[in-house]
Amino acid sequence: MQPSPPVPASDVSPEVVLSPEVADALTTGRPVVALESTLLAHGLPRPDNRKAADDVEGAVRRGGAVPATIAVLDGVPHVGLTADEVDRVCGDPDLAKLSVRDLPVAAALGLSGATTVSSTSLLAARAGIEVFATGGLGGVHRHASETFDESADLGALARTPIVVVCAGVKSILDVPATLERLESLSVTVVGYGTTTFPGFYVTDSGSSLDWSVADPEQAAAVFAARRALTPGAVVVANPLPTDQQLDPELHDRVLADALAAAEAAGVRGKAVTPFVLDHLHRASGGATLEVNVRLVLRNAELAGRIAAALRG
Ligand code: PSU
Ligand code: MN
Repeated sequence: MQPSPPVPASDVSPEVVLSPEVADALTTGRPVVALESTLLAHGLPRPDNRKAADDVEGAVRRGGAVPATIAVLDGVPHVGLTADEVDRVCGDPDLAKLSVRDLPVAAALGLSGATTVSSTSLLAARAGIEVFATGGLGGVHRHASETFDESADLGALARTPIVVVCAGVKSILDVPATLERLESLSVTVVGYGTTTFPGFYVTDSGSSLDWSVADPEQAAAVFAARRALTPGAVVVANPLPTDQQLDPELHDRVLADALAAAEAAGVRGKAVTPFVLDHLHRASGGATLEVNVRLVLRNAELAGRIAAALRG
């Protein structure tokens, strides 16, 4: 029997589509910041997510860089989206959530989906983008010693050369365990202006860091040094100022509720994060949503400044 001919690479791995503005910025060496779409499609409720998408891009521009929101549309990774494409990402309740392992399936079957920290980092780095802004990283879930639920974000960051600006990891996680895993995986982590590791909605997660950088130039210098040494990410953890955080008491209360609800509903796997975030947004009367958007905007602007420093 004749073996079937190999499938041409272009059939299973279509070209990445760059928006004209992103393509131009990358060829002319201007700073670009990648943005993820899972946060829009699955982390923020419709229709608020649509305005947040524009605001986050605006924050990157304020920081001095060109925004590149990333998603997979009909099997093709898009780096930089048109307004219609952002409408699609924010409006489709059935959009898939794609981490790195899902990208080949989406490509081969022509599927659409939002990209997580792991897949956004990979696609961004391959396109030549050096900086990525998000809200909170995925990581080690509570009770992971029984469920083995650890986000693919961590392994991807160990392999992918990119600066990721975030407000720590999602507070629904086991934060100390996530920091331990980041250490095992040799992911560089620095606080921005602090050695207190942020707790996403709250300023202080209760864990601390060994290192901090004082300004975008130092963050850029750490990344340049890392890139010269070995591939992998530099996480810049950017806390909310205390006067902008979610009331820590409210945080602890609604979080305990949300985790109990997820447990009771038997939610597992990649559905956990969207379920818990949605529960938090409703249980807090929208307070977590407001804080979530605020911290993403701050990260986007700082990422723009770091991207500009890397090009300066
Ligand atoms: N943090 C948020 N909102 C989100 C996410 C993180 O505040 O929606 C998303 C990111 O895309 C992250 C993903 O990569 O959740 C991690 O999901 P999981 O735990 O299933 O790996
Ligand atoms: Mn998971």
